[in-house]
Amino acid sequence: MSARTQVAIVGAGPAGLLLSHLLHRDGIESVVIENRNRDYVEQRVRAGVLEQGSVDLLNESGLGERMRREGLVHQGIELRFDGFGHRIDFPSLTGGRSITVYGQQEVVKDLIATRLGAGGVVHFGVSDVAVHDFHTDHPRVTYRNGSKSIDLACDVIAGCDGFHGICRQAIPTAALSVFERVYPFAWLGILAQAAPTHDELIYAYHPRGFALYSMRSPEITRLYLQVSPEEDVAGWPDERIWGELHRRLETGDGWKLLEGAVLEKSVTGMRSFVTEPMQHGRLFLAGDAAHIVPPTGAKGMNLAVADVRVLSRALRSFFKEHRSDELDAYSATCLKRVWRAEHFSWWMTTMLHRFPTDDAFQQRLQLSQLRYVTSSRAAATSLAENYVGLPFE
Ligand code: RFL
Ligand code: PHB
Repeated sequence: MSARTQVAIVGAGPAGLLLSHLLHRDGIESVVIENRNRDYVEQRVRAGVLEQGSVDLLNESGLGERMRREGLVHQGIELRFDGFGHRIDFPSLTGGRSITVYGQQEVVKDLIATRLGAGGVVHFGVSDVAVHDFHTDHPRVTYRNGSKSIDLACDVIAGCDGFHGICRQAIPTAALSVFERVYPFAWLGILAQAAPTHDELIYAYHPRGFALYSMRSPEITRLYLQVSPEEDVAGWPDERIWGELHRRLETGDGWKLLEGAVLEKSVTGMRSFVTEPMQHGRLFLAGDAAHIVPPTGAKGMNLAVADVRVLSRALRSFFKEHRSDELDAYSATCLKRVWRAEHFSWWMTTMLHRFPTDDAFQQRLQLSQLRYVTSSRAAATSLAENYVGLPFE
């Protein structure tokens, strides 16, 4: 069966769905193709932190109603090391900016409801997705939807299919440069039915390894532990996880972590990855399809939002004003922000984790850096302005 649209979007994560929404607001048609089912996409637990600029974009484009009600606005984070907590205050360091804690799957649910409510086309559960002819002006995407084989003609393909997707892999390897770091540890993450007992996120540097205290709502805590990359969740019964979290997060100030039923448990590897350029002919990569950051800087979902902001504007000028200069500059425009986030995420990761190869010298350097960041206004400002997100260009 043949079909046609202006922009074929592969992947219904935050990047693909938001792109489809922004294009719709500009009167540009798109079809979103997703190989998982709707339920899976809506339940997938991932990122939790939205930069101020991401929040502003969601609000300005009419997606902020539930986020404004249920999102938790945070004015700072705490860095914990050497037995003490040190707060970084965002508004006073960044001219009033803050972050919002609102789960990625909530953003995705809001996006899906809004797209489908506006008559948008999102095909879930498709298979055999392939992209073709994107070096010409007549690209196509083929896929199977139930018993139907679809051949979707379009003007542009947006590859929003995440790190393991097919779009980046369809570009000839000789046309891409890849930059990569794989870290010698992973994060074991849990979602717990427990009321947060601290108002803000806690990033803890500890001799036993990094730990992160986060949350999703007044009833749900989100917690992470640095573990070895080969770790199997089967080796982490709940008691072991709680024991380790108590040790790494609690200091001598009497604060106690509240335990609760573990609702979800998973291990995520840590990597930095950038592909350049983020485009090839009429195929444009956005979000995790083009770059990955370790989660320590809370940047992944925010970069996906920033990419599609640039791409939607470039597509508006392409379709409405018949200009291709912004599309041609897409990769170069995005990569500036991408590399800033790559550096920040790498820096937070190396400052806060125990590396198996670290000696006492390296650990003294980490502690010195943590003391500096929490005692110098200049250093704290640098962390804060990156964490809340630098303004869009
Ligand atoms: P996604 O969300 O991976 O979506 C890609 C979609 O494409 C689909 N797909 C395909 N569809 C059709 N055909 C194919 N062949 C396909 N192959 C794949 C997939 O099913 C999926 O639905 O990428 P996107 O949209 O670029 O969004 C990126 C974010 O998901 C990611 O960067 C963040 O989750 C990263 N991240 C965090 N980011 C933040 O900004 N703040 C955080 O606090 C934060 N914490 C995290 C994180 C990621 C984590 N994990 C699990 C990787 C914490 C963790 C633990
Ligand atoms: C989360 O709440 O999932 C979260 C928060 C901050 C991070 C990473 C993940 O840096």
